Amino acid sequence: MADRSLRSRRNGNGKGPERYSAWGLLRKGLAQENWPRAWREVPLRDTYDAVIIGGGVHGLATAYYLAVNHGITNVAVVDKAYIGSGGSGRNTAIVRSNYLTPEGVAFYDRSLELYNSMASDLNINVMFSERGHLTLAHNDGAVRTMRWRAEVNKLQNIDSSVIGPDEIKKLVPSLDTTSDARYPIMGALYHPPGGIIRHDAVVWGYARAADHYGVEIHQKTEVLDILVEGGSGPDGKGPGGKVTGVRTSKGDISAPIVVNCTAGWASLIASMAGIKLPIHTRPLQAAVTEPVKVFLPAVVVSGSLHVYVSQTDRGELVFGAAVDPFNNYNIAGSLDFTEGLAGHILELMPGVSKMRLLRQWAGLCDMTPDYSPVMGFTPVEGFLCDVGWGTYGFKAGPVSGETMAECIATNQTPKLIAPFALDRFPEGTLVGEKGAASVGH
Ligand code: PYC
Repeated sequence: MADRSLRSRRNGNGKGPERYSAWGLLRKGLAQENWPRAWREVPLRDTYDAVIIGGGVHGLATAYYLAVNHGITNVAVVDKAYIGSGGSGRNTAIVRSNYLTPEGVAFYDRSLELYNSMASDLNINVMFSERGHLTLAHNDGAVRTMRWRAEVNKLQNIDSSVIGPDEIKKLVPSLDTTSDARYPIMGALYHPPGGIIRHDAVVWGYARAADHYGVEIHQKTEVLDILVEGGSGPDGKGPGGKVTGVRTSKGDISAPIVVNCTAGWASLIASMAGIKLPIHTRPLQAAVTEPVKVFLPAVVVSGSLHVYVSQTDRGELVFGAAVDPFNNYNIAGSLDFTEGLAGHILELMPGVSKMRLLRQWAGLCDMTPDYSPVMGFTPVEGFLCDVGWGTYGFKAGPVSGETMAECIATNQTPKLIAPFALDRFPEGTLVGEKGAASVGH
């Protein structure tokens, strides 16, 4: 197995490890002199062992684990924009494993484990902050769902329990836990291992590490078509066919393995191989305030009020909400969202009324009927999918990379992702994870 630690990063001029004292690092940072590139820019070749479409956490993690766990390095990651330009750079950076189904809990818990060791595995400060995650319940139905989740979680040794308003107030004093609140807080699912992490650093960490082992990252390289032969569709694509490569904006590439790790365009890419996915795409909006002194010690979620909030180490409040209730590819924020967000957050935390929003944005979420992803092999040989993440994609990045890499390297479906196969839809074996969504959708 390859050196996982990356402690001895290749020098920019390829002459071996480069080490700096604290002062040396500062001087170099300020002068920006001879700063080695974090990943290379090399010409696209016309053949690889695998092409991964999508340079987000999922695609980059898949490439990294292919290299480090399986020694497969003749791999290109292609992205039509820049790495992390999609959901990986647009999410609210929350990680947790308090899901509703046993399949989901096991899967996301492995991801949390990988997030926990990421700083040392990738030798990058990902600013992981295990600060606890509270999902508030404002009615009897929500309390019941929290109890259900807590019991499923405990069966898999996940630290997760239902707590009452007094304990909630002790954990997060800024929440209005009085019975006078418009939507009184009746309890919460408390998950101490949940937290936040710096999403850009996760992208850069996987990119740098994958590059270190020889993977090529090709930005601004758009996939225009998937090359398939022998399929049963009218165009020779679809079930029964075999992937032979991809057509990109920079030329054709031949490859026996092509992996769809996209979000927003997952169904478009799959249709290029003749595969229809049960996905519709909706924007998820988010916003950030000006920074203030740190006062919010945990991630707080209210499904009924359609809002979640955490505070960055720099002091900004980061908010998210439900996905917009219509299919759309617009990634600008809307006034409607801001208004709803402000109203609901003030019902929970009246004390933040004077804070100003600095910025809002949106990301694209590929929603499946059961809120679980589509992972693994497809009816087209050599064409694999890691898509359909809805609002859970960032949390799942590391474990998706690890399991997709295993799938490719061993030609077997790992146990952790077997429940997420595409054929669960015709077979009716759905993995209903809607009840674990941060907010009602
Ligand atoms: O499921 O925790 C979650 C989440 C937060 C933001 C989007 N999804």
